[in-house]
Amino acid sequence: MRTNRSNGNSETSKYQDTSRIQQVRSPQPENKGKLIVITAPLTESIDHAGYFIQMAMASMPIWMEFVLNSKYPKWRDVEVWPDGSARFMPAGARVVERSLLSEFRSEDLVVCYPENLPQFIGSATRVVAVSTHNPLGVTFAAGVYTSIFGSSKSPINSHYALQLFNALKESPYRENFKVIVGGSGGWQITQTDSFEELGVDSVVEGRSESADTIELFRKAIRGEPLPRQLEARHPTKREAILFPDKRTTFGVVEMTTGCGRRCNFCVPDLNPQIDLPKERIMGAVNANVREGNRQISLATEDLFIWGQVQTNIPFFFPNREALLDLYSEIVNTPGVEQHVLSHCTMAPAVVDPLLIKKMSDCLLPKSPLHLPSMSSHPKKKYLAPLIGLETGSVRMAKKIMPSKAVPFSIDHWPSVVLEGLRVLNINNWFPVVTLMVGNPGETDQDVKETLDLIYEMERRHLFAFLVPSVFTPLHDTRMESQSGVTETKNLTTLQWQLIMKCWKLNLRPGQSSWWGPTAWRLGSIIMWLYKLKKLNGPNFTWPLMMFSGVISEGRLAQMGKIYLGKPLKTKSRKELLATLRPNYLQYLRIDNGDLPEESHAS
Ligand code: B12
Ligand code: SF4
Repeated sequence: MRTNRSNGNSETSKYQDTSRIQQVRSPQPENKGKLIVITAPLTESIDHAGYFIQMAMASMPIWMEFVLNSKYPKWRDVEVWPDGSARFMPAGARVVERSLLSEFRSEDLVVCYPENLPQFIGSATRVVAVSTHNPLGVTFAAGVYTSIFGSSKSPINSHYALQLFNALKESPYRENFKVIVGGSGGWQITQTDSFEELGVDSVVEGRSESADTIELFRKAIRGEPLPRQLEARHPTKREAILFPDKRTTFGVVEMTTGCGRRCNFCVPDLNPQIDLPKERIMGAVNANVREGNRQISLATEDLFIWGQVQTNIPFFFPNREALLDLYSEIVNTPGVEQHVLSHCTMAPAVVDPLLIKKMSDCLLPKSPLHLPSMSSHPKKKYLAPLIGLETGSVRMAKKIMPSKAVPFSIDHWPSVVLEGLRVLNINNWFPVVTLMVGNPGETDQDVKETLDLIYEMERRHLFAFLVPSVFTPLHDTRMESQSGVTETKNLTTLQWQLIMKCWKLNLRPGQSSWWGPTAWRLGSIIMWLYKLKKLNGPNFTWPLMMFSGVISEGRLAQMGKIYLGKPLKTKSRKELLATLRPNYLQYLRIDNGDLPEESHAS
């Protein structure tokens, strides 16, 4: 094993990295290369410093790269096998490899980092397959933070994705091969019609397992023209989903596809709801461990549906035993030292609080995350799944996500959020919670209701990392043709207040030091004077003052500059259970208590 090393110096390594990838233009003449080369942007492949670093790279503009360079000087050091192929790659690229291996010989295929492309692109290369999550940064959250700080065009991740596409464009062998792009961010290329600019021949939207995708590769190898866009069918049966038998970035292994709650803005929910078999999940976990990975994360939209898909119990009543069995086998696999949760929903925490407690007992020892000021775990560990809150306005929730709270009615959404978060927090789950600002048709009243919910969380000392983003209509979703706020300059004062209040609350755990609050106050005022005032317009000013804390929120409210959320009276768990449809009561677990009188719970 060797490493593609950077020298750790932020400025020089940035340029070194650019020149290293440009070596694609000067390949070794004796190298014929591989028939099919699979790659992904460096910033999407790195297996370093946890999920946070990739999320930051999706949201921070390229001019702020120095911040990550100084905090993680070795982030570019990816490991390669002696033959130059990648030791770890995003799960999507690995499944593409697995799919192609069912049709092509292994000696004709390679999976490598952009930096190693010169070794593998040669006269025999016919396809370069690029897997990408977010190449242009035009998705939720990614767009908003870069535009708050300056350019909305170049988040760090898209800078590196563009660097990869440029290097392919300038390859001396470019005439011989086709560039096929796939992955969850492929639609960004189609939607912005960036084929020419990026030098992309075809974008596949959908799964690599599909026969249509394999046929596209055959066509490319025969040198036939390719369709600009291919909609590849998603398998409808669990058996048809392939699992990587090699190491994946962050040890990502698929757990489910689809979701079932049918939110109108959601892409993954358009896929069939499938939970994947335990033996195959474990096979991929073991493959990761065998290849030196110490971390595992199960990719899902809602972990709580696993084990309850196509049973005679509705999927929103979690299968406690199945989940505990799966997770305990994963964290007890020798070699697995770290495990992180991906996505889930809030309602299951209200439905089965004991499941949350038991999952904490099982998962906390292997969590790499620490939150000393909040966690009651002896080692101050916590769990941080990603959960969509999106809005606190019941009117808006009914419009965009009417089934988000099932089995509860969406009318009780604020109660479900507060009660779910209470259960999560007492069990040391401090989730990353997303909110959408500027939804189509959003009124001041909707924003006020979301602020009411956020202030109520603060009043009840509940904690989540709140990540607001500006509504982005995602391709193919039921809201694809709708538009919300398109530029940060157009956000209202209330919308800005919501964004800045979320970030103010996020900083609470870091504010226990004497210097923390002062540094933030000064930093935000300086940034405002330097750049943000002009960029984000006048509506940004008072919310930023609130964020910085230079004037108290009470005083700002008296001055009429901000809205102080009003106290909410919400339902307790017992009261929420009492609102359930009678035929649901049979699925409640008696050991959680709070059951309505007439329930026949198990
Ligand atoms: C794990 C995960 C992450 C991880 C790890 C990502 C990684 N690099 O490995 C982390 C937390 C870092 C992450 C970050 C982000 N993520 Co993410 N992530 C996921 C998640 C849960 C699983 C992805 C996965 O590995 N799936 C399993 C693999 C096998 O599926 P796949 O990648 O789709 O690959 C299949 C096909 O797409 C296709 N395919 C893939 N590549 C190629 C290439 C070719 C050539 C072909 C033909 C086919 C093909 O075949 C594969 C197998 O069939 C998905 C949700 C989901 N269930 O997909 C969200 C998801 C992909 N992420 C999403 C988002 C928004 C982000 C962020 C922008 C969030 C943020 N604001 O910070 C960042 C962007 C990161 C970046 N670098 O820019 C969105 C994508 C929205 C979009 N692009 O339109 C999703 C769908 C979540 C959601 N519900 O909104 N993510
Ligand atoms: S709960 Fe999440 S994953 Fe499920 S449909 Fe809604 S947004 Fe999509």
